[in-house]
Amino acid sequence: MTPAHPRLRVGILMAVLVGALLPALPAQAADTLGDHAKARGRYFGSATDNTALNDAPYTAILRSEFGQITPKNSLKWDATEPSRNIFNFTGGDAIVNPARQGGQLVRGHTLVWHSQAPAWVQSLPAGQLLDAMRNHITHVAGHYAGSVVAWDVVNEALNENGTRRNSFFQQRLGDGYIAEAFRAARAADPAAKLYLSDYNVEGLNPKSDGMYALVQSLRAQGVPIDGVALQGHLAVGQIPVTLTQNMQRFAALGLDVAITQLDIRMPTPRTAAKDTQQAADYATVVTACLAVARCVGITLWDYTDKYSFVPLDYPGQGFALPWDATLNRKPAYASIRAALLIGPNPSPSPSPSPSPSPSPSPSPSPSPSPGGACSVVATTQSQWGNGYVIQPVTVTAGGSAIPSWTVTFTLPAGHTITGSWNATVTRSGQTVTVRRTGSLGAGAATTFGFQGSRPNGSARLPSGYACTSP
Ligand code: 9MR
Repeated sequence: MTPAHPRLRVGILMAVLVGALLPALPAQAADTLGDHAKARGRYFGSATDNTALNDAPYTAILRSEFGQITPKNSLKWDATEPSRNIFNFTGGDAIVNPARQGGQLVRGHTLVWHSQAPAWVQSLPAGQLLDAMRNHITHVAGHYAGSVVAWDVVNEALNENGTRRNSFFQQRLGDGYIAEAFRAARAADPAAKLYLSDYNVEGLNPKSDGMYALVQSLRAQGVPIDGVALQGHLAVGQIPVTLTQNMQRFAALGLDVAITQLDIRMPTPRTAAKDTQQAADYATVVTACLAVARCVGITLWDYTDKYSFVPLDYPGQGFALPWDATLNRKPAYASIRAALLIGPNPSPSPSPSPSPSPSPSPSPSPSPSPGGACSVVATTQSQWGNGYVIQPVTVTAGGSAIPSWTVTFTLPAGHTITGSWNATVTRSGQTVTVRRTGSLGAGAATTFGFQGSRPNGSARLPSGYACTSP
């Protein structure tokens, strides 16, 4: 072995000395998405399937990077009870057991779903279906009691217009089947959080309105429901701007919220520009979750394009996940990581968050509006090469109460708003408008925040903040 250069030897000695001191210091969390989410009081997970478990490079990342696992198919009815009252937990156990042994949380997906239900269930007469559903839940949730933290008890029960899907459960059991399913799940596993799950319910729309009305009514009847699962099968450039607001309204009902099947697809072919937009979109979703105290975590619907369902279900689209098909990280990986590190802390904040910029750099721009009705001060919490977080933006009423306020500011060319919290943001050209109705007392203040992306190399930030009130 060649002897080390003298200066290098001093360096090695220093490293050894510092290393010798390290045991006295608190252990550092690993630099993984799972650990960064955990530091924010959330989990960051991935779904997986049995067919991928013998892919060693794949499972190495699955085990190291994520704090939570969801079996993609092996807990569904066709897998767990293929014949009446004959249960098979082989596939489920093969995913759940190693995850638990490795300290990963597990979400159960799903107990009651019209799809992937075996023919024998679908053809049961009404008089037998309720018992069969209860029996299924009792056995499956019972088997995994103590191993799963949450169940998607009922999946995809709604139409796009928010009414009940006319599934065979709905047809034969009527409206009451959802409540019955939740009651049976609570009895089988009292510790698991019980969720209603659906897709296209991420933003405010007729379907999420239907979900809201449904869970509100379930709560009013005393049905044991703990959360809503927003699946999050999303498209590049089309993240609903009302994602945070929607999660907040469910949280305000006393429910947990989780994003349980996240992927953000793009039309093929994959390009660098689409990757950049996708990275911003992933950051938007992570930021939205961090902005809502009851958003408990995010699960990717697998983490790599190698095992994504997207190309099969959406011909002409794909590349929806943060790792490519050769298990290399895409730009979305870094943006998720950055968002987990610097995203908003809703109040009350669960824990202090590490930040790449050592301390917020306030860039106040007070702007008393005509008549002094309200003023606004924006603080740059952090910024990095191609993005920034502006929070808090503090809006203060003047000497009299105001019924509503509007803040405008100017976005430099080439910038986009990738997420916002406590605010509904609209954009026209370079002018961004944030409006809030609801009275603000004399001298009282409220805050919002947003995250932006900018071209690499641009050091510019939004400017020209102004507040007006009618
Ligand atoms: O990812 C799952 C895929 O492997 C299955 O073939 C498919 C069959 O229905 O189900 C997929 O998962 C779905 C999930 O269970 C519910 N939400 C939509 C998911 C994608 O279709």
